[in-house]
Amino acid sequence: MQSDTKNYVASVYEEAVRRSPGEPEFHQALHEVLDSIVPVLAQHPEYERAGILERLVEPERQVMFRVPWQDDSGLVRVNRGYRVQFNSALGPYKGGLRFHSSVNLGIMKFLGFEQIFKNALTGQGIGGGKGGSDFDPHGLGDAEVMRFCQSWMTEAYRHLGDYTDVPAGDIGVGTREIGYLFGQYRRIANRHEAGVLTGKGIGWGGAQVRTEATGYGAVYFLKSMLETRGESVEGKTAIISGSGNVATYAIEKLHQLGARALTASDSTGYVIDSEGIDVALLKQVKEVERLRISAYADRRSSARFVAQGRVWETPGDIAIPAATQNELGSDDAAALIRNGVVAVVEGANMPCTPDAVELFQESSVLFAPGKAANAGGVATSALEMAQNASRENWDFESSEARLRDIICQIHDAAFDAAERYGAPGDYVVGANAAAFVRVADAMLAQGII
Ligand code: NDP
Ligand code: 2IT
Repeated sequence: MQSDTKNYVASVYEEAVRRSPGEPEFHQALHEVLDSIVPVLAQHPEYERAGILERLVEPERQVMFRVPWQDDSGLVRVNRGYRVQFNSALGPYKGGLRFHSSVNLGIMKFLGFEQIFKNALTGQGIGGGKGGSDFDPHGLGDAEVMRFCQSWMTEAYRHLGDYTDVPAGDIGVGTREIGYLFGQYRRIANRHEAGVLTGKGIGWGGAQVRTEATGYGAVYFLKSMLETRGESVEGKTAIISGSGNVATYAIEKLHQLGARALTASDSTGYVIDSEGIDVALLKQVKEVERLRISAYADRRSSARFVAQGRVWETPGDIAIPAATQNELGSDDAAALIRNGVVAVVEGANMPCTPDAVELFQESSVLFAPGKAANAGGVATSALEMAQNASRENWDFESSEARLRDIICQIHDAAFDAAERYGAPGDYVVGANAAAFVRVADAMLAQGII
């Protein structure tokens, strides 16, 4: 029975790859999920009869459009905009916008596909989507970023809405960009529809803790995982990549819980700080002044900058890759294992390559996949939508308590599902299986659409 199911799942994968050539990140995300759910499908023949998999791997809608804008010198520039509306069985499409030069349709589809399962794990009634552009905001001024955001939204607004599709931030998109996007949506739609975007500023519809949520949530997930082995975060050293939203607030929470984060990075290299990363300085350099990470080491005597090196060669108990996909490969995993890493938590989406994940699991390193560990961001986005709908503003403490509860529930759901489907301790199988059942049951109940 399992071998029939395996063949069926392999055929769905091959057909999806055939229809979407040249999208390696999408294929990678598909492969990981499909591989993990073989035991679920073996127990649920009704999913196969209803074509759940065939429908799930095909986005409900994919929008691609031209985004023309003028830079400060008057030159006209053209980027490509995207919104992939992957699955709305559980709620309105929900997921971030990425502005980065590497963005293409395959990357949007990998992120949108992952988002379906991540959002299902939150249990908050949100579907999966993702969007963005190959726009590169590095080195541009506020006015250029504003004109770009306005142009992106001038086309995208017709596809969005608080009950239709609700974007938020991701790489290259923070509160500044959400502000410009929201302003343009409000102007075109002639509606103050606060819930059409999340990650808004406090004071104009934003929620407490949304800024911190992804990084904080990743560390709460780490805490839950360590507790299954009778260990705690306190006293641990941590190696982090990235220096953006996720990395910064993961470091902040690690420090609050008594651990010490030793590194941060960006696409130019990384810094090691023997005293532990100074979060206030990191925010000043990266968030406020928008400088490169080397500026951090220039201002701190306990830190040094390593240009283009491999951050994962730094010894530490915990690793949190929080920059981008496939940033941690098998050589990096081997170095971490050699140096005695006990837990790896994906702050970014799919930062570890499949062979790196395999190495961690073979070596009994606790491994948390992004769709479970970084779900705190989107979960707090859903709390922002709830506050917008009810015209309430919750305080920081109660919002953080909700985030903590949601992450604990996700941890436990993944842990339990891993046991149920014969892979105890495997959070990849657990997260994928628990999420898939929720989405598949909703699709089954709602007919062939
Ligand atoms: P930010 O734009 O705030 O920060 C991204 C960081 O990663 C920067 O330090 C950036 O460096 C670095 N980076 C980006 N691309 C590359 C690359 N190709 N190579 C090396 N470094 C790179 O993004 P976020 O912190 O929001 O996002 C980080 C990751 O977390 C992404 O994978 C995102 O999808 C994921 N995520 C984000 C959530 C959120 O709420 N924001 C929620 C869940 C997941 P540089 O400045 O040099 O480009
Ligand atoms: O990858 C992600 O989960 C995000 N970028 C956050 C999505 C959201 O809608 O808050």
